[in-house]
Amino acid sequence: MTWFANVNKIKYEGPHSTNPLAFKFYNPEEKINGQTMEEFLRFGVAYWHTFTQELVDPFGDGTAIRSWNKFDGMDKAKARVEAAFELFEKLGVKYFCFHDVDIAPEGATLQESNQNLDTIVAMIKEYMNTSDVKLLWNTANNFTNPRFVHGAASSSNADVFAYAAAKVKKQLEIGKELNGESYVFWGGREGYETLLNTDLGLEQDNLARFFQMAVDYAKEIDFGAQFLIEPKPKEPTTHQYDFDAQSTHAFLLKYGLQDYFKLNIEANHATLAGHTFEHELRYARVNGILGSVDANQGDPLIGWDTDEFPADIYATTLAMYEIIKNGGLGSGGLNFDAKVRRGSFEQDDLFYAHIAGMDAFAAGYRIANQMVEDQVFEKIIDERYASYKEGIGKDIVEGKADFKSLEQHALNLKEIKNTSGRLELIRATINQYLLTLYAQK
Ligand code: XLS
Ligand code: CA
Ligand code: CA
Repeated sequence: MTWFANVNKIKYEGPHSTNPLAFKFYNPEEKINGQTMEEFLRFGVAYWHTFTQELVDPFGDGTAIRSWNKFDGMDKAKARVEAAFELFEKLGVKYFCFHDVDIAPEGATLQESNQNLDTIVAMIKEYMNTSDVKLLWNTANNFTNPRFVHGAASSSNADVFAYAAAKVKKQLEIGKELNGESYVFWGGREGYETLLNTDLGLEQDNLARFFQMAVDYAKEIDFGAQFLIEPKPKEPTTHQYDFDAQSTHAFLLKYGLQDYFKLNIEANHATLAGHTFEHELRYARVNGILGSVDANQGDPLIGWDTDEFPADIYATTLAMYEIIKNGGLGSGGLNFDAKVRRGSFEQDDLFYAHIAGMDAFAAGYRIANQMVEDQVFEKIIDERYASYKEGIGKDIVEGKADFKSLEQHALNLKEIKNTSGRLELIRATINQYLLTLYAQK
């Protein structure tokens, strides 16, 4: 049975190809800095957007035409596994990510849900055994079902806390079974709508307790995946606790969890938080907690999480700069947490979308790599902070200065000479790199 009859294996045809079903910039085997693009970029497909999303919006029903929708229940779940592995293979994507509810329907009881999961996980495992596709990360969906109306680990109801724990426990076991390289916690409804009925202190303490229990259980079953928290400032709750990279980092430090978690940075969540994608990546990188990336983009004109396929090469270039400087993503990857637009409802659009995303990141990688080689930003930043390399600046950095020595220095200053930040020149330089991709030395 083939699910994507119109599509053959996608190949690299180079930047001048006019074949819509070919890569223009992503050449999986091409080596950059000793690693193939495939090894470095570690692309992943998000099961939920690609195989379960029906393309609904708040005002409209689903538009997606999907050949597996002729089935229901477990039959549909099985058809989706077949379709998924066909898509992975045809795209040449080596990783995928899922929530529990994406792969198997929830049953009437937790026992039944777990049985459904066991059946599908066994099937996925077989497909994984006969392909070179690996699990980038899995996670528990502790936000869609009405039981999670007040949150999961931060719910006001202890039974819900327990239910959420049981679901994560199961996912940790599945992660181990499928050799997951990372494991994600996105706090879907871990936050609050109003303080008028919320015990914020208890909720945050409980969230930390929950994370600690997850760490303990992973140790107990010897599941070595990298744990990742995925920050998002709002949506669905008004105030999400894992607001952004910096506040999540503070949370980890406060509760002594910093050695067990890194961050999964999503582009659209960064912009929702009022940051740029590269800000979140940079913060995580310089603090040693950049673990993985949800590769998508938002719509600057819309204030919510539109999860579009990434196509903005400016953004992917700056993102890839951070990832190169991070030495790659370790056990993380570039997961396309992205859905085709509601108007792009044909099944082949799933291929066009992934090709667009993979090419956007591959192009960004090529450009950013050239910029790192030429030390473009490094030179600018080195020069800009040169005053910390000698004299009083060196004393400050080396901890040899205090307010008295600084006052002495200030009193003796004849003038303070600042230099230009040269932002316009820098932007023009970036444009040169973007536009001369093929003309590089
Ligand atoms: C939702 C999140 C979610 C996580 C995984 O906004 O992006 O999909 O990535 O639960
Ligand atoms: Ca995400
Ligand atoms: Ca999102």
